[in-house]
Amino acid sequence: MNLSELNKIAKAMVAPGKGILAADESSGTIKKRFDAIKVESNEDNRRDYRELLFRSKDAMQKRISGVILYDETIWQKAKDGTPLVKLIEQAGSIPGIKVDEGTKPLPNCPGELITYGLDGLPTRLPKYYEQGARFAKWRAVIDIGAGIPSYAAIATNAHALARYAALCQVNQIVPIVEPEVLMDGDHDIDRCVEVTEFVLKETFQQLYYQKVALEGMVLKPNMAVPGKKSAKKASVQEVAEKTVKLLKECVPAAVPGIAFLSGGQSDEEATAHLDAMNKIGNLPWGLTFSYGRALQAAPQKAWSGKNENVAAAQRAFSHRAEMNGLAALGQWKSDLEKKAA
Ligand code: 5MM
Repeated sequence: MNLSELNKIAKAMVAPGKGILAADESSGTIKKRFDAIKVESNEDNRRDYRELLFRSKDAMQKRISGVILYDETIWQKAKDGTPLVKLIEQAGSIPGIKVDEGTKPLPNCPGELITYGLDGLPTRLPKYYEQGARFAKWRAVIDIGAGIPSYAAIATNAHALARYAALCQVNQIVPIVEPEVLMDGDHDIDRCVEVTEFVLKETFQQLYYQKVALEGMVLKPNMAVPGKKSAKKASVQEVAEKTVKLLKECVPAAVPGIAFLSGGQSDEEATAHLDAMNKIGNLPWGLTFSYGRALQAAPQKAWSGKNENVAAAQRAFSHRAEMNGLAALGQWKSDLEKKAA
């Protein structure tokens, strides 16, 4: 393993003012997104949509440090025959790949999930490297509800995350470690903090046991937010302060960067929270975005599967990328959203 090369890539992924585009929706998820805009989810439409994102020069060159791809996309070619991976590289961005194979019920833990995909990973990783991937992503899902999460679910998922991360590094690929605590429940922000703290501490313990080099990874956590069904809302400042405090307690300074998931927050909330955290400042790691929905909801709606809407979709994507890039610097202002509207 060449750790200084892994460290260089991890730092580039969280370079100031830049963040990651999570475009790794699995077939089921992209179908849901396309259903919402009344577009058939077939190979050509998925290619056309992702091609328009990767050809958004403004966003890609200035604000997108890397793109997480789904297996289908990493092998696909643009309409003119250029591999999609090349489009990303030509924009100066880094191609990455989702390597988990989704979740299944965890035995004896009702309502809880374990992420699959370790079998065969040692043979898949070198092929992805050869295809251009310099980082990978694995997402573990932890739900909050009555009597959950269990220790078994947290420990099993943390163990799998660490096994994946170790395998990535020996294959010269930077692992994004994503333990997502869902915001689906009716819990308040303090319960989210409590569970996320447990999950992060267990994850870093497993990373330590399995000798993962922290300098060569990126963490992709949820923010500390109340559940969507919670009666108690939290202000932007409260989310920022509680998230930063939590992360400082759990994430060693050797980790080059933290790139948040958006998790179902609105576009503007995800931006405002990231901005408020960076405004707090004095952080030991880079703090940026690795958003899926909060970067793509607007361009998907603008595109709606029509060729004549490609430019509008690219503008919508570039706008969200610019807003989040500014938030990663702590330089975003809500006026900038209004101006664009
Ligand atoms: C883009 O969504 C990713 C793929 O999800 P599935 O495997 O469920 O299809 C997802 O892993 C994503 O990278 C993260 O959850 C962050 O996305 P959001 O939308 O929460 O920012």
